[in-house]
Amino acid sequence: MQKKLATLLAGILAFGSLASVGTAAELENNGAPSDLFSASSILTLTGDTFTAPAGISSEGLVWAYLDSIKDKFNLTAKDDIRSYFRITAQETNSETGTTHYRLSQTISGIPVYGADQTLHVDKNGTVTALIGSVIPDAVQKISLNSAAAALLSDKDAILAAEKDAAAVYGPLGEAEVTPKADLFYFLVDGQPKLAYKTEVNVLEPEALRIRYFISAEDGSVLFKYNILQHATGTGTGVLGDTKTFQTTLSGSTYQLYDSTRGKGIYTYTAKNKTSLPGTLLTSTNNVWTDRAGVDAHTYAERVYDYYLSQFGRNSIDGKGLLIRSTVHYSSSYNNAFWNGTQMVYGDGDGSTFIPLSGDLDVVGHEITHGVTEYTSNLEYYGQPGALNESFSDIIGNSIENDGWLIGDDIYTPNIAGDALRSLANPTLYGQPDHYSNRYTGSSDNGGVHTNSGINNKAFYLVAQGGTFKGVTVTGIGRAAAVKIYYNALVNYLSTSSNFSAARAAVIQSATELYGASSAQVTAVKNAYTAVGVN
Ligand code: L5Q
Ligand code: ZN
Ligand code: CA
Repeated sequence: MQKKLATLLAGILAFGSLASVGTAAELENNGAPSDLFSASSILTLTGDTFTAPAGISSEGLVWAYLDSIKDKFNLTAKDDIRSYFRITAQETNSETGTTHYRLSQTISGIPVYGADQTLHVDKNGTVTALIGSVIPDAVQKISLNSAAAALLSDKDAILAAEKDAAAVYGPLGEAEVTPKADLFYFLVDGQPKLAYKTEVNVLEPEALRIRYFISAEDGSVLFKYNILQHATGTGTGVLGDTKTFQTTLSGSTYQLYDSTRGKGIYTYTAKNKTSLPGTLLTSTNNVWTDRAGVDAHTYAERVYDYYLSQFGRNSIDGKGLLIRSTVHYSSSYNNAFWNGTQMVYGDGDGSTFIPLSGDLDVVGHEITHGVTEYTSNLEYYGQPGALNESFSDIIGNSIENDGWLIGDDIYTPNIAGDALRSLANPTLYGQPDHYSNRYTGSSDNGGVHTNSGINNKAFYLVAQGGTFKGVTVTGIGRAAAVKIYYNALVNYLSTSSNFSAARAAVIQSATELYGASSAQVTAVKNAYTAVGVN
């Protein structure tokens, strides 16, 4: 049946019905057709006034007008204009008295997708304009006479769309909007195919809102496209600052989802519970008041941009890996972490910490744990664990690029000037700054947050320079230093690397980037010697 219809249509179209429609002065062909509406013509009839015969109803006027311009659709006296159009809406402006109608072109009562028009009747009952798209009369006429029957049910169409999306993106989570499927004639290469329009709208495995046109004859995907829209959100951060960031409009709801970076940056709330990832944050007006969410999202974007611009790295895995963060984890939770798949931030108890996503260096620290896992994969225990922590501090601190402290913006809100750690002077916060003073117990995974001070101090000396324990280091600047350390992290270190291996790795990295006899290599050697690592 499909084949027969197609053959018939091709034959009629060869006579050039499009051109005949286009010859009417006010009716012009769409010269640059979109893919979707490739065979429809843009119809604009203005100044061609038509006044109601006396005593006619308002809808009657619409039909009488369309009947009077039948020739523009190449219809003849015997064709009933009401078989070709449907009035879908009407509204009268109480100030101007103009009634605005919405019409849809139909084939056997089934609307043609995109073939919609508006028709306007002024307060005097005069038709002032007809504006919209129509498909070629011949296509319409033939289709009317040999309309295909839908072989597929709407439920089958929904299943076909879900199956297609799952094949591309993986198993789909629960639908955000109860799926429905509406029957249309959808133009494929200018020919109307009976199709269901439906939508896959889920948040898992990622935010998707895909419009599908599913063939009502065989269930195949005729056309599909993403209908999520980019937007710029405005919000208040943890410290009360106003900032902008990328969000996504899905239907009438904005999501804290940035689709412009890699495979996306998504920010969720755990609502002070502990199940992850929790709920994607949303807003009705794109003005965001969840301060922890605003900062987790904005700073994840900043960290993504830093890695891409400074190191040419596309996200955590170098291949655009989706970046997911969850804020309001647990209750009064005084920490933040990378759990192997996402970032998680507590709100703090309000005296030790305020929400931990409120500090760019902390967000950079957590995301760098992800980078480490995908590269050197430094074991999170003992010396490799301390190096893992240190590289997170070094890169997180360098992204913020404002002094040498870690966590200063979110730590102890009632005590000014302190921080979680200092790269310049680790001993201020209970960390060793020399290998001889390393912690050798088993607490904190063998002192990962303690012994990181040794490598942090070495980085500080490389970047800033200074004389430490009698060894003078000429600083090479933070930009060169962080470039060397990043290259060491992703290309030279491995799972069980200890401090001695780190010295070798950073020297080799500096040698690769600046040459064996460079000032940069000398700085690295002197810095590790100063902190007792040889
Ligand atoms: C730590 C990450 C950050 N957490 N966790 C002790 O336990 C200890 C320190 C940390 F978000 F606070 F920075 O650094
Ligand atoms: Zn850490
Ligand atoms: Ca900071």
